[in-house]
Amino acid sequence: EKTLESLKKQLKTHNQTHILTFWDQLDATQQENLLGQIQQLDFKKIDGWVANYVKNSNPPAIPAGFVPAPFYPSIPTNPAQETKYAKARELGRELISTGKVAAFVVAGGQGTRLGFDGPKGNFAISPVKNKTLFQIFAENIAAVSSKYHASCPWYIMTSPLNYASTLEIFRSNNCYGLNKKDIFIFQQGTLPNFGLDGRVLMTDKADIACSPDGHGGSLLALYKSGAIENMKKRGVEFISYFQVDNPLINIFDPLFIGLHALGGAQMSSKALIKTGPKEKLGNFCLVDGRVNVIEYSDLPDEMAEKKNPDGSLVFELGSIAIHIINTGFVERLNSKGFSLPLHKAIKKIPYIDEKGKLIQPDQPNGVKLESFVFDALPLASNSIILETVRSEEFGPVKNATGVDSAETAREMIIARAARWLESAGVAITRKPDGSVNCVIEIAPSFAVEKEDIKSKLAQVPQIKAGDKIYLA
Ligand code: UD2
Repeated sequence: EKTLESLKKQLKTHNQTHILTFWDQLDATQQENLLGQIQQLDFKKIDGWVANYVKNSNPPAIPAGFVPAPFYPSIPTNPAQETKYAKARELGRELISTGKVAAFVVAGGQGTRLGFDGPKGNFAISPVKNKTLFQIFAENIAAVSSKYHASCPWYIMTSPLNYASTLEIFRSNNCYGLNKKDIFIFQQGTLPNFGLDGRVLMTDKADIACSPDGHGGSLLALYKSGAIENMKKRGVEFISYFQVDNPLINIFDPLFIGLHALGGAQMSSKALIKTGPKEKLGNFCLVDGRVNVIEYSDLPDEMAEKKNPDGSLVFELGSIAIHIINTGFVERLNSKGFSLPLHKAIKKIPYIDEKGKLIQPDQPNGVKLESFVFDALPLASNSIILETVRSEEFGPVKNATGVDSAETAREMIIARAARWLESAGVAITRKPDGSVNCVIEIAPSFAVEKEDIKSKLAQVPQIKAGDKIYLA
């Protein structure tokens, strides 16, 4: 009773008394559950969020005095750089083979755009064997482990919405042949959803509407879940961060890992040269000597369109959500307390009204808040950026059709396989427009990098138009 009274008071101070509207209609378990949910809310922060994000409709301020961030080009441009890349590759290989690098996929998103039921990692994508994203990543990790004689661990972030179903997918697939002790599946946190008036929305009489706290929540969840502790025990120092929607990811890239380590960096990024000023990627900038990402929607048009004398864009580097993050960096952030800015999205969020009736809004009625992992970049004292090549490493599956869809990703998987084979001297038949006219899938066990093909050439059959080829 005492707790309830003091809670009521607290809710009143923060203008959230409606949370307890139906308290008397709840049974004891529901009451206890709702109490728990309220106790999880950080009211001091909530007042700030309501003021700054929910009620305030100004776009987030962009930092003053930003300039394009320097980066390492995908191909070295001078002999000194060539030497450095070779040294970095060697160091990267050593770090992988001594077990100092872990794979980390963020898979807590809701994946609503794809219209696929269940965790996105279970979406089938490979062109011949129809392997799912999770299976492709698992096979990649297995192949790297065997190539480097190491047991590379894999950390998987889910959300409360897909944790149980993700566990079940891994269980029913026998962890895709990986050793259970090398897999660590955990959940990210959530944040409450708000009505446009600043009041927390309720999904029913006993539950507060919540959603995952964004991929930036990974930096908290890695720590809270014990993943960082587990990494430290294993001797992992570098976390290779990637998104669940990219089947082309090169999870263990010796060059990227090596340049990061040589640069004494704490959090680094891979970048792409954007296809145009408005491509929907964050922009890498430098503010007071630190790397920042400015969202495409926040970069003013005149900045986005600004060109160099050679015609290239001044802000040409796009963020593709591939990072190396040091375990020590995550630990330091958490042990001294840190917060990332929040970003708001105005959405249609089902809720109950003051009479307890469930409303399915047909217009956006509420605000979801998320933090973004790249907002931690300015907290790192050192950070490097490596340019990568789109066709080699970025084929996100975001939409059901059209751009960034399963279809475009499959085409990219085939095109990359064809290029890798051609670079080793295999003849590939092509249509007059240059596209490949057969279907090829290279399993990670066959090659995780282009260079792996050379030693396997004897296993490659002659390829004819219309063939379906699977190399494993
Ligand atoms: C993200 C980046 C964009 C670009 C693009 C590359 C942002 C705001 N934008 O766009 O700049 O790099 O990716 O593909 O980040 N996730 C969680 N928990 C959450 C939310 C997301 O784990 O609470 C995961 C999600 O499962 C996915 C990834 O984060 O693996 C990206 O999520 P998204 O699809 O919302 O990102 P998107 O396409 O808006």
